[in-house]
Amino acid sequence: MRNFWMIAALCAGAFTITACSEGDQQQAEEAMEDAQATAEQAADDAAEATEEAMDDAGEAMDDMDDAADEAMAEEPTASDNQVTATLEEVDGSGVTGQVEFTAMGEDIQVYAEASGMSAGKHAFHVHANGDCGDNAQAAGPHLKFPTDGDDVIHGNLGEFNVADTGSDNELITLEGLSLDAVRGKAVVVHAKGNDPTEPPAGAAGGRIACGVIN
Ligand SMILES: [Cu+2]
Repeated sequence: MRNFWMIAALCAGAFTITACSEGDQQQAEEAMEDAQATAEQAADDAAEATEEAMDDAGEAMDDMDDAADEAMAEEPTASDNQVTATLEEVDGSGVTGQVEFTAMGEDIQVYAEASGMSAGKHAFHVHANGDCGDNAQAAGPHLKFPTDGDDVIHGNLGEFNVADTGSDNELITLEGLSLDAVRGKAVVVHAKGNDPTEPPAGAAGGRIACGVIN
């Protein structure tokens, strides 16, 4: 009898283990399926996100192209760091030339060239008004640079020192000046050199060439 119960117990145990293990297997399978489904969903989401990111990047590239096109459309002038004056003859003088003002740090470097001048010295200055009308009289008096004292020739750019060729060029540095000090004014070339004893105008005689600085 004792053996019978032992066998019965063993059988019951075996049955339970089998049943349980079948249940476990089913659960494990379900868990695997769930995990697989989750992984697939995650992969789909990732692919979608990547596609969206690619689209966004494409749009950003298009925007950059548009911006570049717009930048190209604007005149690529020398602009922010340079202004120039084209010198034209005054009253049939035959004197022409060009003056370039280039910002160099805290200073302005001035390169000036002119031709058609008589031999000797010809002072040139920045004058107060950007107007060469009325035989350059409209350019008005000399511009007083912020750095000019009362006892110097105002707006002075120096002198062309002309030999037989009638031409000369000069390179001058205006210390402590920005382009805003000269932009919209005029350069006037004179018949004579500066007289340093006659500040602030310099008594350089008539006006033989003029150009607006811009
Ligand atoms: Cu002058």
